[in-house]
Amino acid sequence: MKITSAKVIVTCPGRNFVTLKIETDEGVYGIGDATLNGREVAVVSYLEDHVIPCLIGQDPQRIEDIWQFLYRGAYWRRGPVTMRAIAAVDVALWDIKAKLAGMPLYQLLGGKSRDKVMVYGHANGSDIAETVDAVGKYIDMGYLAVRAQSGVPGVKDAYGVGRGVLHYEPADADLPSQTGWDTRKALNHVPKLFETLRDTYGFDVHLLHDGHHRYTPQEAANLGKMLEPCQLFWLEDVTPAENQEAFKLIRQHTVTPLAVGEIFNTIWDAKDLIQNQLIDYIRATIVGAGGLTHLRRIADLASLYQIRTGCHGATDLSPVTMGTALHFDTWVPNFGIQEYMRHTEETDAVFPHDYRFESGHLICGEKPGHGVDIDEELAAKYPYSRAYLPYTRLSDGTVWNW
Ligand code: GCO
Ligand code: MG
Repeated sequence: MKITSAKVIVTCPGRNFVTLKIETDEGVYGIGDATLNGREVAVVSYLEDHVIPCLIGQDPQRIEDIWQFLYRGAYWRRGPVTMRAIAAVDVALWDIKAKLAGMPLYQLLGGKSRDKVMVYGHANGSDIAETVDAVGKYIDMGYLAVRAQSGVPGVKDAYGVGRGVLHYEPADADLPSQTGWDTRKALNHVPKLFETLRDTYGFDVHLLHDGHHRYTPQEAANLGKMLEPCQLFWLEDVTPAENQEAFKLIRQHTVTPLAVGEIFNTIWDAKDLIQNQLIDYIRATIVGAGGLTHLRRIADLASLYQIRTGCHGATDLSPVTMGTALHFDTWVPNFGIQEYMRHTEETDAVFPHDYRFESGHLICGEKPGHGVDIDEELAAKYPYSRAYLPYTRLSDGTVWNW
């Protein structure tokens, strides 16, 4: 069997997505997501100029060998662009293999470990009252777990405060828009938000919060400690994770569960965090961390330390990633939770899929493959439109972690 052609489809149904389609001499094709929010075109070039020429003529069934070739053969290893390009190839090849086998992808991984996958949604508001109301809307929609982010008094455009209840898209401008941050104000505010949420909704609903890389390790430990009475499901990205050792300081001071990893792109980014049990959930994703082939390795290492998966699932990860992630989530023994920010109707129309939401869970489909396709004619109606993620500065003008 041979790969006869491959192409990159860029579409922008409200936000940019990059999709790789691999076709074979047996008429079976597979698709993979290669979207890197704010840097999409870099991955398009990496695929078109450096990867696709090497794929033509290869046996698409040799998923592992092609993964190793693309990783080791590049010489320049790791990084978000390289690993997203590898992920797109990997997922497209797993899609082909499952279609050839006539099975939904989770069967090839080892079958179901659960029938449905608990998800969490994003509730946000400009202040505590609005956020409490938004969390209530998610509970009414049947969610068992809700991430809560609210505006911080005195902070311009605080992270995570979107426009509307269901959809939040941070890539909002043709050039990076500037936002603000003030840690002291946030530390005074976030505990009040969660105290109010617990007073309003009790302790049955799982509550999550995203620190979005904003705190130093000491500040993160302080926040984790202040939030302990609110019993969060997790506190995410509470400090930048380049220095994995920083989490030792946080761990010493708080039992608030910690989640990290949405910006990780290989197992090496998480190795010390996992082996030293410095986190409770690993957030690495199918699209960000080299595809299914590599994410399985990360999940298996995590399972040795009773760390569970909590895959990132924001709107900048296409339905192709969501669909594939659901097959992974359905199989993976140490599953924790799946982030599920709903895509817009126009996005769902471009990417028809067979997964569905039911009572706080997602259920993956039974079609052979990962169950997601791309309507190329419709995709062509939404041309690429450059969009950057924001960046942030402190009140004294210092560039800070967005
Ligand atoms: C999350 C993420 C997102 C990111 C976005 C960047 O937890 O969902 O932090 O909000 O900011 O995915 O493209
Ligand atoms: Mg996050």
